[in-house]
Amino acid sequence: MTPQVTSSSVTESTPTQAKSGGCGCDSKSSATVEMDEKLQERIAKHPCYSEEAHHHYARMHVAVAPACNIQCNYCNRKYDCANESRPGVVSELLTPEEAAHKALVIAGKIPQMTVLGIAGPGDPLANPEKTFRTFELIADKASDIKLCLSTNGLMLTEYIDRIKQLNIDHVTITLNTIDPEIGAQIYSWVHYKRKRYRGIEGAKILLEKQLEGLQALKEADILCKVNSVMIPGINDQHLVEVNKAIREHGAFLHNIMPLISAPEHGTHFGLTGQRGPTQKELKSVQDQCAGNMKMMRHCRQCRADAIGLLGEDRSQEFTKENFLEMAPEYDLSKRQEVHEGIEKFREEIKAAKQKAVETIHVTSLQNNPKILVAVATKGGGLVNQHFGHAKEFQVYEVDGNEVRFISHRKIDQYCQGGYGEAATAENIMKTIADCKAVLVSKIGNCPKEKLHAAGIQTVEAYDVIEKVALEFYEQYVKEQ
Ligand code: CLF
Ligand code: SF4
Repeated sequence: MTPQVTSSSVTESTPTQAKSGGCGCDSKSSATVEMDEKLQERIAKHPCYSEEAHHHYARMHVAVAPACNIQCNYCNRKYDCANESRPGVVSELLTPEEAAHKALVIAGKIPQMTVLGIAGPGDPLANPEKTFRTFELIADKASDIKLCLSTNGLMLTEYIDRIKQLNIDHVTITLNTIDPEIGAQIYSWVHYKRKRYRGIEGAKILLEKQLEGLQALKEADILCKVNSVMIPGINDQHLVEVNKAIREHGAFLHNIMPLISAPEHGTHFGLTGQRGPTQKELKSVQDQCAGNMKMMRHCRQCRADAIGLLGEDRSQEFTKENFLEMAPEYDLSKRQEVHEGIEKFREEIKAAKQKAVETIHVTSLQNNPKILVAVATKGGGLVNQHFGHAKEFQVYEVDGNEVRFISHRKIDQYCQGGYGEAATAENIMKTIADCKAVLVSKIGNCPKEKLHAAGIQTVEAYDVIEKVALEFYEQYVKEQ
């Protein structure tokens, strides 16, 4: 069923003037436009490669790759917590056959799942037989599922032909530095061709192989995203240089992610007290790189067995005990029908966004302040979630002409069944203290008053995010 866009409870604004879209299409050659369209098509249903797609389409990871050939100082694959979203965390390892069965079960139960990724818990290319066998089994039975691979890059050049042959169109390399001296502070050892290398020697091998791998992906016309973990005091000042190097080597997208580090994770960085970056530090580096290439800002640093839309994780519904009892329900025509519905809905959302941008009047088009708003959403590109049910807010920057997604912020759910709301409210307010408003489908009087007292306005609406955000902005500017 196609979801319906309903009207907002925010006062309708008067259509006044159309803003210039700043489209540079006219200056493009038809070849460039055609290439853009082809690229668009390749990423249109990939929730990580397309920010817009992540509102609508889901991914699943299968944990078939336990071993790793390097040791990153931020990784400990032994730690597992059902609530932890962090690369390398996994509850159960699967065989390729179990993984293929699981993929076919999920493809029926969650038809908006379009991408199957192998991202651990170790390195997929340190477990090549299990990884490629899994991809083969899935490609054979479910041709419409995109295959995706995330690797440290050490063995990429060795397996590039196999990757191409299997039609794996999206590969991620985690590349944190191009300087071996910095690398020696991030990697304890690198195991390459039956030998273990430490310090600068190990880092040098890894970094060379990563850039060669990136180049090989480009030559094979495989889309490559680079993930970089931002580690304050180690590589934070260096990431702009990394961004330049990966751009030159043909990366499609750059995802700078914050280091997750806590003593209880048992990682080297956790135990030595290495901190992760603040939201502000992260945004500042992302902004410095943004002029040069496309940046990913909606990453959720997924578990190696994550399932669902990026902001949700349904892996606990599909434990091994559960999914092995379920029959595969993969049905291509049913899936296509669902995808057609989603695409129709995306068109409606796009038209509603366009209309909002063209009609909402902002008093001054020059020097409008940039403000942040926090949005509660269950997906679909809509403000459609109760304040009390949200486990994260999506944060948008609004300047009257543009509504730009900049990050998500995890929070503890406000509704705790009558206990602990005061503590969660306080934490939520700290998390979104820099936002001028929170946009939600509903909110109770108690949290509303607390937010207002903290200078954060509340907007109740059920509508397209951009429209609600622009309407709020219009009112905000008038009141200044
Ligand atoms: Fe998985 Fe990674 Fe493929 Fe996406 S995740 S293998 S590209 S399908 Fe996505 Fe998760 Fe971030 Fe990775 S949100 S951690 S970027
Ligand atoms: Fe862990 Fe991945 Fe680093 Fe291996 S490459 S140590 S699995 S983070």
